[in-house]
Amino acid sequence: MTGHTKFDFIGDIHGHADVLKKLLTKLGYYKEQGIYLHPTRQAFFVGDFIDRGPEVSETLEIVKNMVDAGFALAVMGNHEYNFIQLHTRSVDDPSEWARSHDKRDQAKTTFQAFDGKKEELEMYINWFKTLPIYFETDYFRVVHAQWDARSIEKINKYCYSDNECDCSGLLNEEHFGHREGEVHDAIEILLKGYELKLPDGIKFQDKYDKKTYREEMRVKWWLRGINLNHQDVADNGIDLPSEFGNQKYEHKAYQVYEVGQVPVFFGHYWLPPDQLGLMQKNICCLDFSIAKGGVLTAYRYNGERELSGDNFVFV
Ligand SMILES: [Mn+2]
Repeated sequence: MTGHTKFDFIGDIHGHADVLKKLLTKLGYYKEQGIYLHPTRQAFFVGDFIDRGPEVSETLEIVKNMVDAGFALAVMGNHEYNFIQLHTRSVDDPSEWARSHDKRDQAKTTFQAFDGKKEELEMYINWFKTLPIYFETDYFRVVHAQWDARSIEKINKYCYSDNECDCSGLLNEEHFGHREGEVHDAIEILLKGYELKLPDGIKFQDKYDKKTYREEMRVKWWLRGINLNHQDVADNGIDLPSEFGNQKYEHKAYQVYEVGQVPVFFGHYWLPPDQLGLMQKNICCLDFSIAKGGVLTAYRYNGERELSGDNFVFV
């Protein structure tokens, strides 16, 4: 597999199997013995297969079948990670779950999809655990939310390593049970993206869950430069009070993704459909909010060091 570069990176699906099938067809994949394949290319899913959408079970079937047959690769999304944690005991307090069951609501459509199908559900949870947290070759990198070299270094201490393949970032089973600590913090950055704590009294409504108010904001980690302020890096069009917004933003929590590094592909950031996913010539976001009336997006990659806006395919 090393050296092979013909990949179609596919963004967050969130249970929209019908759209996924249309996208795969548009990309030239076809079904053989029930599994989508392409004669010369592989798909690469950037995570978040479950939750929100209506066809979670069919989405998982398509994706897992492709991965099992070698026609696709995949990394873990925060929704798969959260789902594993909803079913894992906390390491610190075994009377609790690693993710509080108060937060089950986010996974509503996934629970519905597997209502009365306990064995199938367990099979998928075990499969989620085999998905790498990040993936890299000499040509490209993939992570669900944010590529941060320091966080990757941290989780490497807790990963299985297998020098036989390009794939890294497979977490040891025991590390799914953490609610805090080094592994947990690193996973938060890689799968959910760094979030900046807002000053006391400033909060905003969650984009998806209108009942939730957030006191931390996602940042545009793909921006570079020393003259950025908080408003510049505020993701999701959040309007910050000017006093805080105009303050200089200090890059401390993560490493900036530099010019000249290999292209990195990710999802997670709910871009509006009219925005181009090329954040930089080597940084490509593939999440265009399919779960909120947007589009499902792929990037057709052929090994180029500088990515091109012409290579996006939408459905
Ligand atoms: Mn996500």
